[in-house]
Amino acid sequence: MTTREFPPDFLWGAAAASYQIEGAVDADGRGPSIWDTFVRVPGAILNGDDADVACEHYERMPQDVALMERLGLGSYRFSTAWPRVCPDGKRVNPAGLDFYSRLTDELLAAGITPFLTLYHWDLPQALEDEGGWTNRDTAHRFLDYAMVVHDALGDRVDSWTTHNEPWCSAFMGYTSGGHAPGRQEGVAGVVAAHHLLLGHGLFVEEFRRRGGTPDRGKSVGITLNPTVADPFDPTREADVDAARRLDGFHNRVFLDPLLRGAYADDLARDTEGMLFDGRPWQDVVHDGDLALISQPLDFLGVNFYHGDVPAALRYDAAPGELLGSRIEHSPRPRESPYPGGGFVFPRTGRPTTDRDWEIDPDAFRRLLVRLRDDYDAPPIYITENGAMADDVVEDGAIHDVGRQHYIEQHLHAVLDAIDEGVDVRGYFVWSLMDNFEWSYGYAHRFGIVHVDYDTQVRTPKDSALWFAEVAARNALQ
Ligand code: IFM
Repeated sequence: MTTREFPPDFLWGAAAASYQIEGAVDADGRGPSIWDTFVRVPGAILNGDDADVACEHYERMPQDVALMERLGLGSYRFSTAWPRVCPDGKRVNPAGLDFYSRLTDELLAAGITPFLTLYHWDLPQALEDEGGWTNRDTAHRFLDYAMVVHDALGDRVDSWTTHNEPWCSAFMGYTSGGHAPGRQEGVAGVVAAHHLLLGHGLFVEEFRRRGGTPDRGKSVGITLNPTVADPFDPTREADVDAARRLDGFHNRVFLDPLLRGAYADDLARDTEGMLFDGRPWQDVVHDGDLALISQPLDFLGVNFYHGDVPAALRYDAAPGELLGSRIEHSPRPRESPYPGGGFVFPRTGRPTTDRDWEIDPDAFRRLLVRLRDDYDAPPIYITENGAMADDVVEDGAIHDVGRQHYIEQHLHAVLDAIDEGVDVRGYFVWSLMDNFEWSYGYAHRFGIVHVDYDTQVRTPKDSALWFAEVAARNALQ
């Protein structure tokens, strides 16, 4: 294969998130988050794992930054923890904020660009007690918290992301109940999605008001995890409709308000008659909300792991024939994360990662092209991409060939999209190090750096060494 170069100034980084690596859940005045509560629900997390200790990143941060520097990372995508900064969701905790200030300084001293996400799912429990993301007020509390972080770090951090994968916060949190806070309340997921978007819009407005513009080196965006939605059987009308609904409840529910200033008509039809708090859910959309939500973005973050191939539920199917591969591994029974449900994700025969996620790099290319063609998307950063694997330590080394191959295939897909004219500016591998993988606890390893959870020793895997070379070369070969 010939050498394929990435554009000059392409940003190479690794990503992680507060709750997944920090541990120290009681340190320095941190308050409880919805995940601290959820991990204690019997059966919610595989193996009964929790993130009380996780990777001890809170204590080991300077060494972790030194490791990033040794790997030659240009950027580190991290999230700030709302319950550290505002333990009850409102009151400011300077000690918690200070951690992120020290992290930022450490990164800058190491020549690593901080790429900050304000919300990666750890809502303060006190706000969930007041309704969480189904309560409009949470969007305003998000703005307050976000501005506290902005006021403290805005002099040193240039790249600001409001939310990470609001689909998960909304639909897994409030519709399927597979994620914290574990509510299974149908259309509440759409309500939560709207309030997450509102919080995003409120921050963008204030960010601009305070001079946050690209000509001053400041940028703001949001990270989504859009999927492709290919009907399992494109000749079967019901599967085509399942794909349309999946696209609606997974992609367009965010992309349309953000990039077109409106919710799609078919989403309204699919949720017709669905009540939230005894009223049509659409009542939560107030005049002016969509204008706030659709303010221009400086970048769109895209997280991608696998495509989706839905099939409508078939009552004539043989038992097991249409089993959804990912749903099987759920540690506890879940509702569908798509209000109204009615479809599954059959296996298609594609290769999978060690934990069953189907590998489809060309779906990634198609997705990136679609974001440009259908939405005229702003510049894109791949804010997460990577593979879970059952890594084995052999004589102190981890030969994670599968992960390296996965990343390489997806980097080719990024280059293919760039060749087709899509403006992709950077790539963050998920994840910097093995960490707490939500409902799967520590059973899923995603890191390019291995973490021994008994000793907390970090060991770069082969994929990390290879990734460092690719980043240094700014090319695949
Ligand atoms: O670990 C998660 C991350 O927090 C959000 N995106 C997907 C990753 C892998 O499941």
